[in-house]
Amino acid sequence: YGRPGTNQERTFLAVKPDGVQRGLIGDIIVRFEKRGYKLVGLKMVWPTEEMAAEHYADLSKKPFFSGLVKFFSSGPIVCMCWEGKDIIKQGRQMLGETQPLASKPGSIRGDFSIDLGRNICHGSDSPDSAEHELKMWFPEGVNDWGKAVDASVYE
Ligand code: RTP
Repeated sequence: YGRPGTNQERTFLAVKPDGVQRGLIGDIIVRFEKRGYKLVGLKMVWPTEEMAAEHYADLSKKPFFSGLVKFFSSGPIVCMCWEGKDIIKQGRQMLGETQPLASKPGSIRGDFSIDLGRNICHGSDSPDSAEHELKMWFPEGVNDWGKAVDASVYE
């Protein structure tokens, strides 16, 4: 699941149901690709309420938990594993602050969102949560690009 502190660091990023429904999947992916990060895992999943509750288990005591679980399981999400130097911190920076009002223009939430409960995207906030979330959302594992033959332009 990637080694934190190396160029192969990995994180879990997701486009939440609001981002999918608003057609922002491509806009989000392109930012990370252009920055130079590598997409090593990608799939669409419609989370059950149980999966949503497990994903947000840390917030189970919060008053907004049940609304959050309902929302997160209200439609498909896009699960992504991104790889590259500092991706865990940089990913969070590129998403913006949890609160859209505090998110600078130029960040994903700062460009595309207004409301706290509809802030479009999720990103692991530490090496431990990245490992935990990647195991949860990609139990089958992700691609190992290091082994790929360069067949990108010429046959
Ligand atoms: P995320 O997990 O989605 O990346 O968000 P985060 O780490 O930036 O924020 P966190 O505190 O983990 O909260 C998870 C999501 O819950 C929603 N939220 N609603 N109504 C409220 O007071 C409230 N507070 C948080 C947000 O959508 C947040 O992204």
